[in-house]
Amino acid sequence: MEFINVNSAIDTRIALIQLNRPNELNALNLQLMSELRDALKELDKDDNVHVIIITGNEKAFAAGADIKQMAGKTTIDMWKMDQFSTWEQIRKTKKPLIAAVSGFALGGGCELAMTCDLVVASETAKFGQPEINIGVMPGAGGTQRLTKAIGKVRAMEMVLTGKFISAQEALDYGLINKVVPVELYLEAAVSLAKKISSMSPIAVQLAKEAVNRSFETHLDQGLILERKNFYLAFASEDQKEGMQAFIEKRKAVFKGK
Ligand code: DAK
Repeated sequence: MEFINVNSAIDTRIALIQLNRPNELNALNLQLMSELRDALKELDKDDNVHVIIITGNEKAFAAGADIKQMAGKTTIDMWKMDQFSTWEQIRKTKKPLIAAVSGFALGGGCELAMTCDLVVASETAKFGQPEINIGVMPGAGGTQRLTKAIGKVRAMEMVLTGKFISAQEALDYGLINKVVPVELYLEAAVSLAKKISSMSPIAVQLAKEAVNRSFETHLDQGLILERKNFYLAFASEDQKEGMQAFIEKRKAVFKGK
């Protein structure tokens, strides 16, 4: 597929999607979001891909939804655009998503990073939900995921005042996995992706689904899904190989079968 607002490349089981509207700080307009959804859908089906990294550029991961595109819209225009279904499809990606963030991750940009499963950031990264400054509020999970990740009072302050937090604060609050010097953020994301891509992709995807379920449901239902996915892993050749390799004291070779 040909994309304009995102670039996509695959290298040894790791796909890299780069948001590509640098002059607008990667503001997430409708076209970019549809392309991102389509790229993810394609990569999710590709057996050669085990892990997907989403990144921007040094100055911005994404500075939010495109304010210029939204400014004149009515409620009915917004409803007809049905952006939620695009975000929903992105959220349903089965393969692990790693956000490699440098610079601004604001509004929808912060929400996109939080939709990913792991977040690696450069020291220059800034996270925020500044929608309140433009008379609205987060609309793609910001009030929910941020609160679950960093707690009510911190989330409330960010959402009600539009305050940005630094990469170090985001790390201290448990919003992200790692902070590295700016020249290393992509490398650090790739290294995390490599580690995960060496595992059984079946077990990885089952585990991702189960961890995410803990955000979406009560403990009882989460445990039921975890149990089913645990049993399901025993239907894979990778489970036999992984356990046999342990017994034989050698490194497992996973085939995704
Ligand atoms: N939208 C459109 N253009 C943007 C933009 C944005 N969010 N952010 C930056 N730009 C554009 C600027 O207008 C400028 O364009 P020109 O003037 O050069 O044409 C260019 O990018 C460079 O920006 P600045 O000149 O402002 O750069 P600075 O370094 O001075 O400032 C900044 C950087 C990030 C502090 C500033 O650009 C800024 O405050 N940007 C807006 C941040 C923001 O408020 N973000 C939240 C947007 S609302 C939904 C899903 C998601 C959402 C809503 C609904 N559904 C599923 C329904 C999300 C909503 C949002 O994210």
